[in-house]
Amino acid sequence: MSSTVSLNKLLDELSLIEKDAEKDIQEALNQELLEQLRISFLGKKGRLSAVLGLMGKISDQERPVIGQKANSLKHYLLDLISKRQEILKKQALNQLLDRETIDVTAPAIGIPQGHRHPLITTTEKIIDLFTGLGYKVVEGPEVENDFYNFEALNIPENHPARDMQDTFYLEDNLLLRTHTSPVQIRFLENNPPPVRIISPGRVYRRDAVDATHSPVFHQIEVLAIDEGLDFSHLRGTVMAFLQAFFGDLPVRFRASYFPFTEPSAEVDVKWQGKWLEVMGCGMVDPAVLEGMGIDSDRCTGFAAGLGVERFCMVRHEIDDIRRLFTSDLRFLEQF
Ligand code: 2NL
Repeated sequence: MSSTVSLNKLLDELSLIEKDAEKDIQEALNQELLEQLRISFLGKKGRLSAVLGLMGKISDQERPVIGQKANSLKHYLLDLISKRQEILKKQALNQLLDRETIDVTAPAIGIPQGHRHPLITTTEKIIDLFTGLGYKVVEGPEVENDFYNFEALNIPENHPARDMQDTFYLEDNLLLRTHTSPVQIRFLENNPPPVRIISPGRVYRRDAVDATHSPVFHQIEVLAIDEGLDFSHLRGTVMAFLQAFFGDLPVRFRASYFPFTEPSAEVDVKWQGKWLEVMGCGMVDPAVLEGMGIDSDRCTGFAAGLGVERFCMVRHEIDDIRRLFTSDLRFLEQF
């Protein structure tokens, strides 16, 4: 085999490899690029292996010179690579730490929370005030019959409230209650006086929808029956309640008429310069008491009824009752 490769040419190639590798390794920007450099200089098909592959083509005396040089170059480059690797590792770690820094002062993302509807909170507030006065809460069916909704309350056959125009009638003499009084009538069937109850609930009337009317709304009725109750007790209870709810506003009682109370009154509060009607009330008509088997010579009663929507709208300065029923979150989130 003839020696076609000269020693100097291989030595030149080794120092070229050294120079190129030093420069490339120093400039390697990350660990992947550094690994590529290791493969291209020191790998099986790399530049150093190419030199070693030519060792067979030089003389026996020259071969150890190249062998030693190549070997020490290999260790030198491995050392350079591992030093560069340490630097790149530290850089990568520092970049990661920078990226993953947690800003403990950043605002929390926040979990959206639901809350009670303003009609519910208003109802609860009213209930709290009356339970504080010793009243019990009673509830009953929304589907009623003629007797509990009208007859027992002394509402005559020809009264406009009984009209198809005013009441939602169902089949079989049933109807949607137009007030929560039937709940109190049912309670009186099973509970003799003394009675102090309030009945909150949904009621239905065939009203056209506008800013102040809805065919379904919420009522709270108050009923007290005992020996010796008179109008002063009614007035004192209503005043105490209105003062607790609205604060010190002017209140006036206006004579009025309901089939189930005598005398009857409507109650106004003065709010932002205007008299607003907020509830109706009266002494329970003796005919209603007698109808329930209560001796009206021994016991008297007073009653009152109010619309929760009206109280809610005054309290929160809401201009349109429909806002309370349309579930617009932009509206509801204010409360
Ligand atoms: C109103 C007026 C009122 C009553 C409701 C009542 C109940 C029984 C007996 C007698 Cl069991 N009366 N309730 C009395 C007067 C007025 O409501 O304007 N409601 C929104």
